Amino acid sequence: MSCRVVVLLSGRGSNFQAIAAAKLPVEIVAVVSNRPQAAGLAWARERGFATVALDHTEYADRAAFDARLAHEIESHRPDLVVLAGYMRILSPAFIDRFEGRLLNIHPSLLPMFPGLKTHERALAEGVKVHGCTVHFVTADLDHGPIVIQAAVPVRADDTPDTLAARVLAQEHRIYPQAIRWFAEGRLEIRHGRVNLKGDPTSQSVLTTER
Ligand code: NHR
Ligand code: GAR
Repeated sequence: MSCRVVVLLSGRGSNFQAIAAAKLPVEIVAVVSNRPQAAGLAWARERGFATVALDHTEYADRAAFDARLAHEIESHRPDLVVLAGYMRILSPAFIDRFEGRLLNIHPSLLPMFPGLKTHERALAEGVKVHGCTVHFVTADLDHGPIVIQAAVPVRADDTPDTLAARVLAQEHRIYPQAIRWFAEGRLEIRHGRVNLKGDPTSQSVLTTER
């Protein structure tokens, strides 16, 4: 009985590609985008994944779009829903339906730099360490329980693009890892924190570029 995964994306889809390439014990049962022209959706379609395009601009408001989105996702009976560069804030009703089986990858070391333009903001603050975070999604934007993080150095000559590329390489490592742990039943949320079963010292949940 493998873990059924629905992927949500809005753009390029490189995280989805990394997940698809990782040979995880999961079945990607659908790839859904709020942007019909997303490159990630075309890539998925070409490779034979079931794809769904729901254009959010055609809905009256966020609640109406999210209700349709939730209905579509439920029809694929997922065990896990994965946000992979999904760029729309999800309404509380949506979160209620999927909480505990909804993961996101965010391009910063949360709780630093929630929201958008994280690499620009990291450079503007002069931080020397930056990175990415996989977390369970809650109604509190970018503040859900943290599963795994990866850190990278910030270099003096970095631009938002060079820094983003260094972080992205780590995203492609830690997102498949987090999904593997979920599929293996190793993630347990207690008091708003993630416990990785079988790793009492949390050795594997902070990783650094080497
Ligand atoms: N929804 C909830 N309820 N909670 C979270 O933690 C979520 C979420 C939806 C998406 C991803 C997140 C990120 O990793 C995510 C986490 C989009 C925005 C945003 O402001 C913010 C955070 C994230 C994703 N989106 C604009 C909006 O009005 C639209 C921006 C655009 O279309 O370019 O939805 O950073
Ligand atoms: C990734 O860096 C991801 O962390 C980020 O967008 C990029 C998507 O790339 N996500 C967010 O900023 C969520 N708001 P991809 O489409 O190539 O996976």
